[in-house]
Amino acid sequence: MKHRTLRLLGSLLLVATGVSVTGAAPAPRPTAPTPFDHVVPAPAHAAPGEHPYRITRGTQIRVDGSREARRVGEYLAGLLRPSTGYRLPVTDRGAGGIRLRLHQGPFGAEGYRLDSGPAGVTITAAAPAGLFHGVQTLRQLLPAAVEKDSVQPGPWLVAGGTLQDTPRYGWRGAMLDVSRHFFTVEQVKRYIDQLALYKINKLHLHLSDDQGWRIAIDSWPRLATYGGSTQVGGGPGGHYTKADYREIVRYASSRYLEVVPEIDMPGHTNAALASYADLNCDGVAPPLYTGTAVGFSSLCAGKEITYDFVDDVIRELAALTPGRYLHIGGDEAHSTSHEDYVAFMERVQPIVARYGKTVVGWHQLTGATPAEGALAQYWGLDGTGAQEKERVAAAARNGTGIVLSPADRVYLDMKYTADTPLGLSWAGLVEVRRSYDWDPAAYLPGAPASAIRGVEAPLWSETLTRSDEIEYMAFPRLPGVAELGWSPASTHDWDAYKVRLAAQAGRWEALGIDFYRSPQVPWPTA
Ligand code: TNX
Repeated sequence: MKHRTLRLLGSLLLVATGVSVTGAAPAPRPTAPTPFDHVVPAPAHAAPGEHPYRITRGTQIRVDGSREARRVGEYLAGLLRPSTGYRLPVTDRGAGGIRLRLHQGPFGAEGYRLDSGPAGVTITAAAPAGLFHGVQTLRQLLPAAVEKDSVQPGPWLVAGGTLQDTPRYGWRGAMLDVSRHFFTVEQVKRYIDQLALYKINKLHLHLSDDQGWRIAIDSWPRLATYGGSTQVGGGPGGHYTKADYREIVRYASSRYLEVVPEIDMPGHTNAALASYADLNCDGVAPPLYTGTAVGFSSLCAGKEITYDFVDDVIRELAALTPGRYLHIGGDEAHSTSHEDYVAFMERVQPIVARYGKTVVGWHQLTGATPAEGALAQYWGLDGTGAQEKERVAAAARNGTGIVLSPADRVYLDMKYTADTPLGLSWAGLVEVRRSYDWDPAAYLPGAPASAIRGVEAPLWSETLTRSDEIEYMAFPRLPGVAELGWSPASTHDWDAYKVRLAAQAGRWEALGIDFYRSPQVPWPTA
């Protein structure tokens, strides 16, 4: 009942504020604060109060003594200063204002509480990630114009009340394929910022494939210099130096995302095979590849040098990666016999463990024996055969964790409609409702709910070269996947969600994020 009133109030306020997304006429300034039920992902509990807080010229951002809280405070100040034009000093003194407080409580590793009223806004969390996610909520409670990089008129009201919020799943991922087309560090950072706004906490980087090897490995230098020298369509490609990669990891961690690097093996390895003839069973290096076929390449499972290679690559990559996970691919190994595939995975998984990391693999890994503690990333379709689904479910019953990336739901490279100018359609057309409207807990028959670790939205880049193209495919589907990962199942409701989603449009415009104006979503009009 409360929820419905809140929702109705939200819609009325949206109409009243007359948010313009056409850019035609200047919108009237919002006079009422953004209601709690416009936040994406939907918060777990929302109790609206009577009176808002107003950010003014005199507002301070108050942090406790910890370095992490200060860091989140500086991040918040960096978001708010350009558009408000206020100084917003970050300080550990005074009273009122915006307070970020680390304090033991029932928040978990990523949750927070946000209390807002005329005297101030307080975000409380047990860990810095919770403060950061609370800041993303605060950001969404402010008018879209707060995202602009020039001074805007305000007023800067934050609705009054209390939100208590913890995520449903610990794995809320996004994958970017930097192999089929290479993306620069700056482009990856831009995507990271967009992911952070929706509380995504894993950035899975698909660093190698047939068309390009994108990470410098000192012991096998030709992987990057030669194997990374082209891409789909034959462009110049590129690769990350170790310093580049460290910078991505650092930036991601400043937004509380953990980088999960992937080296796809034993298939999807033409770039490596082209760089070192010895890695091929016949000792002959194939040419570099710039097409988009899959399933034609394989490391040589029977050669000892293959495992020296894998050991070196994993050792160097693990040393660069502070996160817990290392993704070893394992999909579409159509040129590897089943026997070789199983033997390869038997040898490679312990190497990952030896360098202190946990194995993640595409769900074909369940066709071998997943290592203890491994995660399998499921990328089948609604229509995938019962036998294949059961194999994954059986692994889940055996302790393998599952990350759900059903291709006909959350593959961000699938076209929305037949007319979408970018993307592929092998898994079908995926409109916004389809990508949102499913339940991760119920998705895989026979898999225990406790095995489902979360969701991830992969973005394959066969057809994508620019940031605006990444954005057009990710928005507006990505926020829906983020909500599936974060929000309690009880909040799941397409009719409410689509209104919440529509309310994000002004923010995307202010941020310069290109997006698909799906006819399924009631976008605001001038
Ligand atoms: C399947 S999904 C692939 C990728 C392609 C993608 C295109 C998966 C694990 N493999 O190699 O890029 O489809 O949508």
